[in-house]
Amino acid sequence: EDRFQGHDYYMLDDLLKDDHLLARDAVRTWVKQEVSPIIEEYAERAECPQHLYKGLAEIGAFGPNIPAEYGGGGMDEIAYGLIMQELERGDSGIRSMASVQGSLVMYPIWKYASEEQKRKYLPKLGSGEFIGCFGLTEPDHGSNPGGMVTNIKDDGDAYILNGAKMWITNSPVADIAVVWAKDEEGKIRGMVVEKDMPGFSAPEIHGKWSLRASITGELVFEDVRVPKANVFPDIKGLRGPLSCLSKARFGIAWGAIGAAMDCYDSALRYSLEREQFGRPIGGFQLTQKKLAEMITEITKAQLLAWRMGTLANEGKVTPAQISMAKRNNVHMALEVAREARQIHGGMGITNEYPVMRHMMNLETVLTYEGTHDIHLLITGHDVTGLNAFS
Ligand code: TGC
Ligand code: FAD
Repeated sequence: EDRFQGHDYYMLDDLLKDDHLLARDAVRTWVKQEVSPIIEEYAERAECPQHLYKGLAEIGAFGPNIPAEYGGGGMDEIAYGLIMQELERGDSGIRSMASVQGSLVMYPIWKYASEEQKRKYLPKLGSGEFIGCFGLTEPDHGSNPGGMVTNIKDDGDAYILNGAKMWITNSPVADIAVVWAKDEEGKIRGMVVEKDMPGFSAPEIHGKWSLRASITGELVFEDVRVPKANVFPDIKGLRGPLSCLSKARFGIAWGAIGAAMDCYDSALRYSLEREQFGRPIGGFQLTQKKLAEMITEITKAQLLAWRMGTLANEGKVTPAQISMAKRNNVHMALEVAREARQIHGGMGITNEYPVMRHMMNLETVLTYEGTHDIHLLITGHDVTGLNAFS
């Protein structure tokens, strides 16, 4: 059975260049060979398939839009988006592994670190020799990262870092962490913390019913001495971490389409095979309503993502436009997953089909990288000029 069919109702492929199609199809093939056969088992065991990090590096999933001389793929934003779409067609947790490494670890180092630090870390991150994580969220500061209490104090040639981060993708297996903390003036600074630095630990968070194949943990800093060379020299304030989030949210807006397509694909096939009352359930109007609305919403999301990608390539996309696409496309995918689950009847709750796993994953995707409601408020702020956050 070939689950990995593309769905392209509006012939979007005509808008893509050859290298986009090549990149997408290579990742599609890799996901089919390496992810699909194992993902249900890993998700069931709540285990991260760590052997996939190397493969993700080989297919160019780490920093596809970062220049090749710094360990990235040297491709454009649409290629990056399509790669995330194909990964999330496999599993949101696999896409997470790549989003964090590329957009939340390689991107800030490429954008904000010294040349020496770039040369030190980026090639190893691009090749998967090093795994990275991104520490912004704290136990008491999620939607409002500006309230963070993790802090650094000047101590000669180093800073002393104290505090804790929560819900950090990849943290228990990471070699380095990009960490955001307040300096003595209360300004948010970014830095690279290495796993062997004394006083640093990254315990795993257990008990997730979502993103079960992705590893999540805390970051705990007890008087960690971080050399000043590891601190990003010029970027201060929330703009630093938020600029990384814009890159990752862009990828998630594309990724969610992949999860939705996989659910739709499964539901469409099932509706043609499954018979009740002597005919395929796909012949009932209520099933057709579900399928028709799914493909309509997927198509709208594809057009939104494509236009966002074009604007990003032209350097014109705004953070608020990215928020709109992240919010719309993730919500769309979750609704598609719920409808697809119904079409599968009782079978829909099992791991014979990918639908329930996608649905559970998408509950996290709706919340991380800015919750559904935070992105709505970002749009509200953008169109009114009035800030409703606080
Ligand atoms: P506000 O006053 O609006 O902004 C502060 C400064 O930041 C600038 N800015 C941005 N810059 C670049 N990109 C963006 N998206 C930006 N958004 C804002 C802004 O211009 C300003 O710059 P400056 O120079 O004037 O200082 O800040 P605020 O405190 O009012 O907060 C705004 C709010 C609520 C939207 C923001 O805090 C927010 O987005 N909250 C959500 C937090 C969030 O998304 N956390 C995600 C954590 S990482 C994660 O979930 C990884 S999951 C990884 C995976 O597995 O895939
Ligand atoms: P809260 O901020 O407490 O929000 C709770 C509810 O209140 C939400 O519905 C929210 O929308 C609502 N709310 C909050 N403020 C307002 C407001 N002003 N107006 C209206 N409603 C509001 N973070 C990282 O830094 N790095 C990572 O790698 C990372 N990976 C993650 C992986 C997983 C599996 C998960 C679940 C989370 C991850 N996160 C990560 C954290 C994620 O970004 C946060 O969970 C998210 O930003 C929300 O924060 P919170 O959970 O503290 O919820």
